[in-house]
Amino acid sequence: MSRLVVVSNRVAAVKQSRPGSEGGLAVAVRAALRERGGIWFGWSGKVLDSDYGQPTLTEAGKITYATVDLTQRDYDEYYVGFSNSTLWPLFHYRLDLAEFAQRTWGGYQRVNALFAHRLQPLLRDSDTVWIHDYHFMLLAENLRSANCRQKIGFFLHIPWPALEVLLALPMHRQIVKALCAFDLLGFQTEDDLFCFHDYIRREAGGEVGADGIVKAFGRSLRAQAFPIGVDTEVFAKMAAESEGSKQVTRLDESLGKRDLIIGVDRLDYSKGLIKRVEAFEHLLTAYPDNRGKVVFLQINPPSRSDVADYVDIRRELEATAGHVNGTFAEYDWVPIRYLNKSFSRRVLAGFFRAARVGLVTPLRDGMNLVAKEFVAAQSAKDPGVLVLSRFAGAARELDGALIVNPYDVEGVAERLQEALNMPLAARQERWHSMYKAIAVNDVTAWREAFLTALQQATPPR
Ligand code: GDG
Repeated sequence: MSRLVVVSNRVAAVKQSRPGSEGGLAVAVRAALRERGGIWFGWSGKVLDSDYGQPTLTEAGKITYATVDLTQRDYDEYYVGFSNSTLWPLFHYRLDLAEFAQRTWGGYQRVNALFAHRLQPLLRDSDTVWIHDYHFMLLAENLRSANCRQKIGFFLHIPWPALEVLLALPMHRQIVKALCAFDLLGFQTEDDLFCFHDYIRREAGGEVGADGIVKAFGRSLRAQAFPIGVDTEVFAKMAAESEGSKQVTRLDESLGKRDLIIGVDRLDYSKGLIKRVEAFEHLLTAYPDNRGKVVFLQINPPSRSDVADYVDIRRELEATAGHVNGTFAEYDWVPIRYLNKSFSRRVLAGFFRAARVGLVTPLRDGMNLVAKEFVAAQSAKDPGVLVLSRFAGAARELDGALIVNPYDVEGVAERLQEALNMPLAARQERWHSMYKAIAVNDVTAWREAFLTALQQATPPR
Protein backbone atom coordinates (compact mmCIF):
# COMPACT_ATOMS: atom_id res chain seq x y z
CA MET A 1 0.00 0.00 0.00
CA SER A 2 1.39 3.38 -0.94
CA ARG A 3 2.24 6.03 1.61
CA LEU A 4 -0.52 8.56 2.30
CA VAL A 5 -0.06 12.31 2.33
CA VAL A 6 -2.95 14.33 3.76
CA VAL A 7 -3.24 18.08 3.32
CA SER A 8 -5.74 20.12 5.30
CA ASN A 9 -5.84 23.71 6.45
CA ARG A 10 -5.30 22.71 10.05
CA VAL A 11 -3.40 19.65 11.21
CA ALA A 12 -4.51 17.73 14.31
CA ALA A 13 -2.27 17.94 17.38
CA VAL A 14 0.62 15.49 17.31
CA LYS A 15 -0.30 14.15 20.71
CA GLN A 16 -3.73 12.66 20.95
CA SER A 17 -5.31 12.83 24.38
CA ARG A 18 -7.78 10.18 25.48
CA PRO A 19 -9.98 8.30 22.97
CA GLY A 20 -13.03 10.26 21.90
CA SER A 21 -11.44 13.63 22.69
CA GLU A 22 -10.94 14.61 19.07
CA GLY A 23 -13.42 14.73 16.17
CA GLY A 24 -14.15 11.72 13.97
CA LEU A 25 -12.43 13.15 10.91
CA ALA A 26 -9.14 13.67 12.75
CA VAL A 27 -9.34 10.15 14.20
CA ALA A 28 -10.06 8.59 10.80
CA VAL A 29 -7.28 10.47 9.01
CA ARG A 30 -4.78 9.69 11.75
CA ALA A 31 -5.71 6.00 11.68
CA ALA A 32 -5.12 5.83 7.91
CA LEU A 33 -1.78 7.58 8.27
CA ARG A 34 -0.76 5.28 11.08
CA GLU A 35 -1.63 2.22 9.00
CA ARG A 36 0.05 3.26 5.78
CA GLY A 37 2.66 5.66 7.09
CA GLY A 38 2.72 9.17 5.72
CA ILE A 39 2.59 12.90 6.18
CA TRP A 40 -0.07 15.25 7.52
CA PHE A 41 0.63 18.64 6.00
CA GLY A 42 -1.05 21.97 6.74
CA TRP A 43 -0.99 25.38 8.37
CA SER A 44 0.49 25.49 11.87
CA GLY A 45 -2.12 28.00 13.04
CA LYS A 46 0.72 30.48 13.62
CA VAL A 47 0.84 33.91 12.03
CA LEU A 48 4.31 35.45 11.71
CA ASP A 49 5.29 39.09 11.18
CA SER A 50 8.15 38.17 8.90
CA ASP A 51 8.67 35.65 6.14
CA TYR A 52 8.04 31.92 6.56
CA GLY A 53 10.67 29.38 7.30
CA GLN A 54 10.75 25.78 6.13
CA PRO A 55 7.93 23.45 7.26
CA THR A 56 8.26 22.25 10.83
CA LEU A 57 8.49 18.46 10.82
CA THR A 58 7.49 16.36 13.83
CA GLU A 59 7.81 12.58 13.68
CA ALA A 60 5.42 10.41 15.68
CA GLY A 61 5.71 6.71 14.80
CA LYS A 62 4.92 6.26 11.10
CA ILE A 63 3.43 9.76 10.80
CA THR A 64 5.26 12.98 9.99
CA TYR A 65 3.36 16.14 10.90
CA ALA A 66 4.52 18.96 8.62
CA THR A 67 3.27 22.46 9.30
CA VAL A 68 3.82 25.79 7.61
CA ASP A 69 3.36 29.21 9.22
CA LEU A 70 1.59 32.05 7.44
CA THR A 71 2.52 35.70 7.31
CA GLN A 72 -0.01 38.26 8.49
CA ARG A 73 -0.64 39.26 4.88
CA ASP A 74 -1.33 35.67 3.82
CA TYR A 75 -3.56 35.09 6.81
CA ASP A 76 -5.59 38.21 5.96
CA GLU A 77 -5.83 37.54 2.24
CA TYR A 78 -5.93 33.75 1.94
CA TYR A 79 -7.62 32.67 5.18
CA VAL A 80 -9.82 35.52 6.42
CA GLY A 81 -10.17 36.93 2.92
CA PHE A 82 -10.70 34.58 0.00
CA SER A 83 -11.36 31.35 1.92
CA ASN A 84 -13.73 32.67 4.55
CA SER A 85 -15.11 35.91 3.12
CA THR A 86 -15.50 34.77 -0.50
CA LEU A 87 -15.63 30.98 -0.90
CA TRP A 88 -17.37 30.08 2.36
CA PRO A 89 -20.32 32.50 1.97
CA LEU A 90 -20.67 31.88 -1.77
CA PHE A 91 -20.59 28.09 -1.47
CA HIS A 92 -23.26 28.45 1.25
CA TYR A 93 -25.46 30.50 -1.08
CA ARG A 94 -24.80 33.79 0.74
CA LEU A 95 -24.08 35.99 -2.24
CA ASP A 96 -25.04 38.97 -0.09
CA LEU A 97 -22.05 38.27 2.19
CA ALA A 98 -19.48 37.16 -0.38
CA GLU A 99 -16.71 39.69 -1.04
CA PHE A 100 -14.80 39.72 -4.29
CA ALA A 101 -11.37 41.33 -4.43
CA GLN A 102 -8.35 40.69 -6.62
CA ARG A 103 -6.15 41.25 -3.57
CA THR A 104 -7.57 38.29 -1.61
CA TRP A 105 -7.75 36.11 -4.72
CA GLY A 106 -4.04 36.89 -5.20
CA GLY A 107 -3.41 35.80 -1.60
CA TYR A 108 -5.30 32.55 -2.18
CA GLN A 109 -3.27 31.80 -5.31
CA ARG A 110 -0.05 32.71 -3.52
CA VAL A 111 -0.69 30.46 -0.51
CA ASN A 112 -1.78 27.54 -2.69
CA ALA A 113 1.45 27.95 -4.68
CA LEU A 114 3.47 28.26 -1.49
CA PHE A 115 1.95 25.09 -0.04
CA ALA A 116 2.68 23.19 -3.25
CA HIS A 117 6.25 24.48 -3.21
CA ARG A 118 6.73 23.38 0.41
CA LEU A 119 5.02 20.02 -0.07
CA GLN A 120 6.65 18.91 -3.33
CA PRO A 121 10.12 18.12 -1.87
CA LEU A 122 8.51 15.91 0.78
CA LEU A 123 6.68 13.74 -1.76
CA ARG A 124 7.76 10.35 -3.09
CA ASP A 125 6.68 9.17 -6.55
CA SER A 126 4.57 6.36 -5.16
CA ASP A 127 2.65 8.52 -2.63
CA THR A 128 -1.11 8.94 -2.66
CA VAL A 129 -2.11 12.53 -1.87
CA TRP A 130 -5.46 13.47 -0.29
CA ILE A 131 -6.25 17.17 -0.13
CA HIS A 132 -9.11 18.52 1.96
CA ASP A 133 -11.49 21.37 1.46
CA TYR A 134 -12.06 24.74 -0.08
CA HIS A 135 -8.79 26.28 1.10
CA PHE A 136 -6.77 24.23 -1.40
CA MET A 137 -8.67 24.02 -4.64
CA LEU A 138 -5.61 25.14 -6.65
CA LEU A 139 -3.12 22.78 -5.04
CA ALA A 140 -3.15 19.91 -7.54
CA GLU A 141 -2.67 22.30 -10.44
CA ASN A 142 0.33 23.81 -8.67
CA LEU A 143 1.75 20.37 -7.91
CA ARG A 144 1.25 19.23 -11.50
CA SER A 145 3.19 22.29 -12.72
CA ALA A 146 6.01 21.12 -10.47
CA ASN A 147 5.90 17.75 -12.28
CA CYS A 148 4.16 15.80 -9.53
CA ARG A 149 2.65 12.66 -11.07
CA GLN A 150 1.15 11.15 -7.92
CA LYS A 151 -2.50 10.22 -7.53
CA ILE A 152 -4.08 13.31 -6.01
CA GLY A 153 -7.60 13.35 -4.60
CA PHE A 154 -9.71 16.20 -3.24
CA PHE A 155 -12.64 16.11 -0.85
CA LEU A 156 -14.89 19.15 -0.49
CA HIS A 157 -16.45 19.33 2.99
CA ILE A 158 -18.85 22.15 2.11
CA PRO A 159 -21.63 22.24 -0.51
CA TRP A 160 -20.85 22.65 -4.20
CA PRO A 161 -23.17 25.49 -5.27
CA ALA A 162 -25.72 25.52 -8.06
CA LEU A 163 -24.43 26.83 -11.39
CA GLU A 164 -26.17 30.21 -11.21
CA VAL A 165 -24.64 30.85 -7.77
CA LEU A 166 -21.15 29.76 -8.75
CA LEU A 167 -21.19 31.99 -11.82
CA ALA A 168 -21.22 35.01 -9.51
CA LEU A 169 -17.66 34.13 -8.51
CA PRO A 170 -15.50 36.09 -10.98
CA MET A 171 -12.78 33.41 -10.98
CA HIS A 172 -15.08 30.38 -11.23
CA ARG A 173 -13.43 29.13 -14.38
CA GLN A 174 -9.89 29.24 -13.02
CA ILE A 175 -11.04 27.37 -9.93
CA VAL A 176 -12.90 24.61 -11.75
CA LYS A 177 -10.07 24.25 -14.25
CA ALA A 178 -7.63 23.86 -11.33
CA LEU A 179 -9.92 21.25 -9.75
CA CYS A 180 -9.68 19.23 -12.95
CA ALA A 181 -5.98 18.68 -12.20
CA PHE A 182 -7.03 16.26 -9.43
CA ASP A 183 -7.59 12.57 -10.25
CA LEU A 184 -10.58 12.22 -7.94
CA LEU A 185 -13.04 14.84 -6.69
CA GLY A 186 -15.20 13.87 -3.73
CA PHE A 187 -18.40 15.70 -2.79
CA GLN A 188 -20.68 15.26 0.21
CA THR A 189 -23.89 14.41 -1.65
CA GLU A 190 -25.33 13.47 -5.02
CA ASP A 191 -26.85 16.96 -5.17
CA ASP A 192 -23.40 18.56 -4.93
CA LEU A 193 -22.13 16.18 -7.60
CA PHE A 194 -25.09 17.07 -9.81
CA CYS A 195 -24.27 20.78 -9.50
CA PHE A 196 -20.62 20.10 -10.36
CA HIS A 197 -21.65 18.07 -13.42
CA ASP A 198 -23.99 20.87 -14.40
CA TYR A 199 -21.06 23.31 -14.44
CA ILE A 200 -18.92 20.91 -16.44
CA ARG A 201 -21.61 20.39 -19.07
CA ARG A 202 -23.17 23.83 -19.36
CA GLU A 203 -20.31 26.19 -18.55
CA ALA A 204 -17.05 24.35 -19.20
CA GLY A 205 -18.25 22.59 -22.36
CA GLY A 206 -17.02 19.30 -20.89
CA GLU A 207 -18.51 15.81 -20.72
CA VAL A 208 -19.72 13.55 -17.96
CA GLY A 209 -19.63 9.84 -18.76
CA ALA A 210 -22.02 7.24 -17.38
CA ASP A 211 -19.01 5.78 -15.55
CA GLY A 212 -18.58 9.01 -13.51
CA ILE A 213 -15.60 10.17 -15.55
CA VAL A 214 -15.50 13.89 -16.21
CA LYS A 215 -13.68 15.27 -19.23
CA ALA A 216 -12.95 18.98 -19.21
CA PHE A 217 -10.09 21.43 -19.70
CA GLY A 218 -8.06 18.72 -21.40
CA ARG A 219 -8.18 16.46 -18.35
CA SER A 220 -10.05 13.34 -17.45
CA LEU A 221 -10.92 12.64 -13.82
CA ARG A 222 -13.41 10.88 -11.59
CA ALA A 223 -16.01 12.80 -9.55
CA GLN A 224 -18.17 11.04 -6.99
CA ALA A 225 -20.24 11.59 -3.83
CA PHE A 226 -18.78 10.30 -0.55
CA PRO A 227 -21.10 11.33 2.30
CA ILE A 228 -18.92 11.73 5.38
CA GLY A 229 -19.84 9.83 8.56
CA VAL A 230 -19.01 10.01 12.27
CA ASP A 231 -17.22 7.60 14.60
CA THR A 232 -20.64 6.14 15.42
CA GLU A 233 -19.67 3.37 17.81
CA VAL A 234 -17.18 5.43 19.81
CA PHE A 235 -19.63 8.31 20.11
CA ALA A 236 -22.48 6.03 21.16
CA LYS A 237 -20.30 4.43 23.82
CA MET A 238 -19.15 7.80 25.11
CA ALA A 239 -22.75 9.01 25.35
CA ALA A 240 -23.79 5.93 27.31
CA GLU A 241 -20.81 6.28 29.68
CA SER A 242 -21.60 9.97 30.18
CA GLU A 243 -25.00 9.22 31.67
CA GLY A 244 -24.03 9.46 35.32
CA SER A 245 -21.28 12.06 34.81
CA LYS A 246 -21.10 15.25 36.86
CA GLN A 247 -22.13 17.54 34.00
CA VAL A 248 -25.03 15.41 32.78
CA THR A 249 -26.33 14.97 36.33
CA ARG A 250 -26.18 18.74 36.84
CA LEU A 251 -28.00 19.31 33.58
CA ASP A 252 -30.69 16.74 34.50
CA GLU A 253 -31.16 18.30 37.93
CA SER A 254 -31.45 21.77 36.48
CA LEU A 255 -34.13 20.58 34.03
CA GLY A 256 -36.27 18.77 36.56
CA LYS A 257 -39.11 17.26 34.55
CA ARG A 258 -38.73 19.68 31.66
CA ASP A 259 -37.96 18.45 28.14
CA LEU A 260 -34.68 19.52 26.55
CA ILE A 261 -34.25 20.70 22.98
CA ILE A 262 -30.57 20.92 22.05
CA GLY A 263 -28.64 22.69 19.30
CA VAL A 264 -24.83 22.57 18.90
CA ASP A 265 -23.13 24.52 16.14
CA ARG A 266 -20.07 26.61 15.46
CA LEU A 267 -21.28 30.20 15.64
CA ASP A 268 -21.73 30.55 11.88
CA TYR A 269 -24.37 32.29 9.78
CA SER A 270 -24.78 29.14 7.65
CA LYS A 271 -26.19 27.24 10.63
CA GLY A 272 -29.53 29.09 10.64
CA LEU A 273 -29.32 30.13 14.28
CA ILE A 274 -31.53 33.24 14.14
CA LYS A 275 -34.33 31.43 12.31
CA ARG A 276 -33.97 28.59 14.80
CA VAL A 277 -34.51 30.89 17.78
CA GLU A 278 -37.49 32.42 15.97
CA ALA A 279 -38.93 28.93 15.42
CA PHE A 280 -38.55 28.19 19.12
CA GLU A 281 -40.24 31.48 19.92
CA HIS A 282 -43.09 30.48 17.64
CA LEU A 283 -43.38 27.16 19.46
CA LEU A 284 -43.95 29.05 22.72
CA THR A 285 -46.47 31.36 21.06
CA ALA A 286 -48.44 28.83 19.01
CA TYR A 287 -48.33 26.03 21.60
CA PRO A 288 -48.35 27.85 24.95
CA ASP A 289 -48.55 24.60 26.94
CA ASN A 290 -44.81 24.33 26.37
CA ARG A 291 -44.15 27.42 28.47
CA GLY A 292 -42.38 26.41 31.65
CA LYS A 293 -42.05 22.84 30.37
CA VAL A 294 -39.42 23.00 27.64
CA VAL A 295 -35.85 24.32 27.68
CA PHE A 296 -33.84 25.07 24.55
CA LEU A 297 -30.09 24.69 25.13
CA GLN A 298 -28.06 26.20 22.29
CA ILE A 299 -24.29 25.65 22.44
CA ASN A 300 -22.17 27.79 20.12
CA PRO A 301 -18.41 27.52 20.31
CA PRO A 302 -17.05 30.79 18.89
CA SER A 303 -15.66 30.59 15.37
CA ARG A 304 -13.67 32.79 12.94
CA SER A 305 -14.00 35.86 15.11
CA ASP A 306 -11.59 37.70 12.77
CA VAL A 307 -14.29 37.78 10.08
CA ALA A 308 -16.70 40.71 10.56
CA ASP A 309 -19.82 38.71 9.62
CA TYR A 310 -19.14 36.32 12.49
CA VAL A 311 -19.06 39.18 14.98
CA ASP A 312 -22.38 40.39 13.56
CA ILE A 313 -24.09 37.01 13.81
CA ARG A 314 -23.10 36.72 17.46
CA ARG A 315 -24.54 40.13 18.26
CA GLU A 316 -27.74 39.40 16.39
CA LEU A 317 -28.17 35.99 18.00
CA GLU A 318 -27.65 37.36 21.49
CA ALA A 319 -30.24 40.04 20.83
CA THR A 320 -32.79 37.56 19.42
CA ALA A 321 -32.33 35.01 22.22
CA GLY A 322 -32.40 37.83 24.81
CA HIS A 323 -35.66 39.07 23.34
CA VAL A 324 -37.29 35.62 23.62
CA ASN A 325 -36.09 35.20 27.19
CA GLY A 326 -37.26 38.72 28.03
CA THR A 327 -40.70 37.95 26.64
CA PHE A 328 -41.31 34.50 28.12
CA ALA A 329 -39.03 33.89 31.12
CA GLU A 330 -40.54 33.34 34.56
CA TYR A 331 -38.87 33.58 37.95
CA ASP A 332 -38.37 29.79 37.87
CA TRP A 333 -37.85 29.15 34.13
CA VAL A 334 -35.67 30.62 31.39
CA PRO A 335 -36.65 29.24 27.95
CA ILE A 336 -33.31 29.60 26.13
CA ARG A 337 -29.93 28.75 27.59
CA TYR A 338 -27.49 30.22 25.12
CA LEU A 339 -23.86 29.26 25.70
CA ASN A 340 -21.11 30.88 23.71
CA LYS A 341 -18.45 28.32 24.58
CA SER A 342 -17.29 24.81 23.81
CA PHE A 343 -17.47 21.55 25.73
CA SER A 344 -15.54 18.30 25.49
CA ARG A 345 -16.96 15.74 23.06
CA ARG A 346 -17.71 13.45 25.99
CA VAL A 347 -19.89 16.08 27.68
CA LEU A 348 -21.58 16.94 24.37
CA ALA A 349 -22.39 13.25 23.82
CA GLY A 350 -24.00 13.09 27.28
CA PHE A 351 -26.00 16.28 26.65
CA PHE A 352 -27.28 14.88 23.32
CA ARG A 353 -28.44 11.74 25.08
CA ALA A 354 -30.25 13.77 27.73
CA ALA A 355 -32.20 15.73 25.10
CA ARG A 356 -35.70 14.93 23.88
CA VAL A 357 -35.09 16.79 20.60
CA GLY A 358 -31.99 17.57 18.50
CA LEU A 359 -32.58 20.75 16.52
CA VAL A 360 -30.28 20.99 13.48
CA THR A 361 -31.48 23.65 11.06
CA PRO A 362 -28.67 24.99 8.87
CA LEU A 363 -29.64 27.14 5.90
CA ARG A 364 -26.94 25.22 3.98
CA ASP A 365 -24.49 22.59 5.19
CA GLY A 366 -22.19 20.19 3.39
CA MET A 367 -23.13 17.31 5.68
CA ASN A 368 -23.59 18.36 9.33
CA LEU A 369 -21.94 15.91 11.68
CA VAL A 370 -23.88 17.15 14.71
CA ALA A 371 -27.04 15.57 13.25
CA LYS A 372 -25.29 12.20 13.01
CA GLU A 373 -23.70 12.53 16.44
CA PHE A 374 -27.10 13.30 17.96
CA VAL A 375 -28.45 10.05 16.52
CA ALA A 376 -25.37 8.10 17.64
CA ALA A 377 -25.79 9.38 21.21
CA GLN A 378 -29.41 8.29 21.77
CA SER A 379 -30.40 5.35 23.93
CA ALA A 380 -32.33 2.62 22.10
CA LYS A 381 -34.77 2.42 24.99
CA ASP A 382 -35.84 6.04 24.94
CA PRO A 383 -34.43 7.85 21.90
CA GLY A 384 -34.85 11.54 21.20
CA VAL A 385 -36.14 12.93 17.90
CA LEU A 386 -34.01 14.70 15.31
CA VAL A 387 -35.48 17.78 13.63
CA LEU A 388 -33.28 18.34 10.59
CA SER A 389 -33.00 20.92 7.82
CA ARG A 390 -33.54 19.67 4.29
CA PHE A 391 -30.54 21.81 3.33
CA ALA A 392 -28.05 19.76 5.36
CA GLY A 393 -26.31 17.01 3.39
CA ALA A 394 -27.23 14.67 6.26
CA ALA A 395 -30.93 14.92 5.34
CA ARG A 396 -30.22 12.58 2.40
CA GLU A 397 -29.33 9.71 4.72
CA LEU A 398 -31.25 10.47 7.93
CA ASP A 399 -34.73 9.68 6.68
CA GLY A 400 -36.02 9.02 10.20
CA ALA A 401 -35.62 12.69 11.10
CA LEU A 402 -38.44 15.21 10.94
CA ILE A 403 -37.23 17.10 7.89
CA VAL A 404 -37.89 20.84 7.88
CA ASN A 405 -37.38 23.93 5.78
CA PRO A 406 -35.39 26.18 8.15
CA TYR A 407 -36.73 29.36 6.51
CA ASP A 408 -40.27 28.31 7.43
CA VAL A 409 -40.33 29.33 11.08
CA GLU A 410 -43.93 28.21 11.65
CA GLY A 411 -43.28 24.87 9.96
CA VAL A 412 -40.25 24.21 12.17
CA ALA A 413 -42.31 25.07 15.27
CA GLU A 414 -44.97 22.55 14.17
CA ARG A 415 -42.38 19.81 13.75
CA LEU A 416 -40.89 20.68 17.14
CA GLN A 417 -44.31 20.24 18.69
CA GLU A 418 -44.65 16.90 16.90
CA ALA A 419 -41.20 15.83 18.13
CA LEU A 420 -41.94 16.78 21.74
CA ASN A 421 -45.13 14.70 21.66
CA MET A 422 -43.99 11.72 19.61
CA PRO A 423 -44.87 8.36 21.19
CA LEU A 424 -42.04 6.02 22.16
CA ALA A 425 -42.69 3.40 19.44
CA ALA A 426 -42.52 6.02 16.67
CA ARG A 427 -39.35 7.50 18.14
CA GLN A 428 -37.72 4.08 18.27
CA GLU A 429 -38.70 3.20 14.74
CA ARG A 430 -37.29 6.45 13.37
CA TRP A 431 -34.13 6.20 15.44
CA HIS A 432 -33.42 2.58 14.43
CA SER A 433 -33.44 3.35 10.73
CA MET A 434 -31.14 6.33 11.23
CA TYR A 435 -28.74 4.49 13.52
CA LYS A 436 -28.42 1.69 11.00
CA ALA A 437 -27.46 4.19 8.30
CA ILE A 438 -24.77 5.91 10.39
CA ALA A 439 -23.39 2.62 11.72
CA VAL A 440 -22.87 1.30 8.20
CA ASN A 441 -21.51 4.53 6.72
CA ASP A 442 -19.31 5.66 9.58
CA VAL A 443 -16.22 7.82 9.16
CA THR A 444 -13.96 4.81 8.61
CA ALA A 445 -16.19 3.48 5.81
CA TRP A 446 -16.17 6.97 4.27
CA ARG A 447 -12.38 7.20 4.39
CA GLU A 448 -11.92 3.74 2.89
CA ALA A 449 -14.44 4.43 0.11
CA PHE A 450 -12.57 7.60 -0.85
CA LEU A 451 -9.11 6.04 -0.70
CA THR A 452 -10.21 2.96 -2.66
CA ALA A 453 -11.66 5.16 -5.40
CA LEU A 454 -8.46 7.22 -5.43
CA GLN A 455 -6.39 4.06 -5.69
CA GLN A 456 -8.40 3.07 -8.76
CA ALA A 457 -8.13 6.49 -10.38
CA THR A 458 -5.67 6.86 -13.22
CA PRO A 459 -3.01 9.50 -12.62
CA PRO A 460 -1.66 11.57 -15.53
CA ARG A 461 1.02 9.93 -17.68
C1 GDG B 1 -17.63 21.22 7.98
C2 GDG B 1 -18.86 21.38 7.07
C3 GDG B 1 -19.33 18.94 7.31
C4 GDG B 1 -19.26 21.49 17.95
N1 GDG B 1 -19.25 22.12 19.13
C5 GDG B 1 -18.29 21.53 19.84
C6 GDG B 1 -17.71 20.52 19.10
N2 GDG B 1 -18.34 20.51 17.93
C7 GDG B 1 -18.08 19.52 16.88
C8 GDG B 1 -19.32 18.74 16.55
C9 GDG B 1 -18.98 18.21 15.16
C10 GDG B 1 -18.12 19.33 14.58
O1 GDG B 1 -17.68 20.14 15.68
C11 GDG B 1 -18.91 20.24 13.66
O2 GDG B 1 -19.13 19.56 12.46
P1 GDG B 1 -20.31 19.97 11.49
O3 GDG B 1 -20.36 18.95 10.42
O4 GDG B 1 -21.57 20.05 12.26
O5 GDG B 1 -19.98 21.42 10.94
P2 GDG B 1 -18.67 22.25 10.40
O6 GDG B 1 -17.75 22.61 11.49
O7 GDG B 1 -19.24 23.41 9.67
O8 GDG B 1 -17.92 21.23 9.39
C12 GDG B 1 -19.92 20.35 7.41
C13 GDG B 1 -18.03 18.84 8.09
O9 GDG B 1 -17.11 19.88 7.72
C14 GDG B 1 -17.34 17.49 7.86
O10 GDG B 1 -17.18 17.21 6.51
O11 GDG B 1 -20.26 18.03 7.86
O12 GDG B 1 -21.03 20.46 6.53
O13 GDG B 1 -19.39 22.70 7.18
O14 GDG B 1 -18.22 17.04 15.23
O15 GDG B 1 -19.53 17.76 17.53
N3 GDG B 1 -16.72 19.72 19.53
C15 GDG B 1 -16.26 19.94 20.81
N4 GDG B 1 -16.80 20.93 21.60
C16 GDG B 1 -17.79 21.73 21.17
O16 GDG B 1 -18.29 22.60 21.92
N5 GDG B 1 -15.29 19.16 21.31
